[in-house]
Amino acid sequence: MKTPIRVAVTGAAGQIGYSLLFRIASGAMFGPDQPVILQLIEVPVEKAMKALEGVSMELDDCAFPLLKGMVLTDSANVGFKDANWCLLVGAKPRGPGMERADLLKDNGKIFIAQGKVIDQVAAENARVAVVGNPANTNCMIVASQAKRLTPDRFTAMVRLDQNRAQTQLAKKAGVDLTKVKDIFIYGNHSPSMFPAFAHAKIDGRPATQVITDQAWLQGPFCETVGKRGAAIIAARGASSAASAANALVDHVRDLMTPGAIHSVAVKSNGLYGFDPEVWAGMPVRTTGPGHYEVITNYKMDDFAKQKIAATNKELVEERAFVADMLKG
Ligand code: NAX
Repeated sequence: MKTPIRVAVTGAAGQIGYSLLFRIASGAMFGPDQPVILQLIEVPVEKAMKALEGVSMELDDCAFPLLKGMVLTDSANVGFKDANWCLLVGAKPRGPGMERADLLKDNGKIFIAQGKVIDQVAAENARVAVVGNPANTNCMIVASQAKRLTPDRFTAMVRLDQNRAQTQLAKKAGVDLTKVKDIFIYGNHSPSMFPAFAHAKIDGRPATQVITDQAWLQGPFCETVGKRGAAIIAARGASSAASAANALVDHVRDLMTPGAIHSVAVKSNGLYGFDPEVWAGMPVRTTGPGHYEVITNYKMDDFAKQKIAATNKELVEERAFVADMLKG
């Protein structure tokens, strides 16, 4: 029997948590022979902790053979202790009339505190994946607090956007979605993101040869992917949850699977023209469990360069909003 992986999850009693935890415990994230211990972190509010207790009761009731233990806590020190993976799902939602800058600052405080604790108490091989919005900038903030863990350990999720883009291309081309490959997301997890359709392949051919409607690719396709989150809210009356949880399963599983090629928001280090200090979506190849390299050989045409410049500008602005916090 393998040693259990300790998986810390913040926002564990939230919508995404409710779809996520059962998938992790079933083996979907780390494989069918990898036991897990779930370390579930919520805010110190009675309602949230009570809801978390209910979720843990349901997890018990699933009798998952791989689930070897659960920790329920409102303390980051307890929750992140010895964690091999820290999944940062919890975040403060944007309230009515709240400015983007306020949201960034409020979440900044949370992620600065969590970053400090993770660096101190998580496992030596700890990896961090950020889902809570604004995910890229929150990830940058958490990483800014690390003295022990290197920046490559911190990733933010753009996989939901990749999965959305893959399905949209398949529908337009009238093919099964497994025929669509190499569609990667560049930049911010926000409507400014860029799904780089020119590099995608459909049934082994360039997507632009299969879908010759360039206006659709540059317009409705990019917009549909970028604004899909808002469309789900309009239709469902609540934000994406099961699909976000599923994307996080894909994100982590592919980061643990050597050879996997997928979109991840990582410290850009200036690649693809991004500001070196921002976390931007880009294609990566997993080189070993938890290790990856950015795939750097994609050439960008003028349209792609303009889209990347726009999403980079937004990331730089977000960084400027929280710059004071990073210094501390
Ligand atoms: P919910 O509001 O249902 O749940 C969030 C949970 O986090 C709540 O239970 C809350 O008590 C908890 N929480 C807040 N601050 C916390 C803290 N400091 N420590 C521990 N727990 C904390 O939101 P949900 O729908 O689950 O979404 C969670 C986050 O994911 C949001 O920020 C959301 O915007 C973001 N999303 C990110 C996506 C992505 O692709 N990167 C897509 C889906 C989603 O919109």
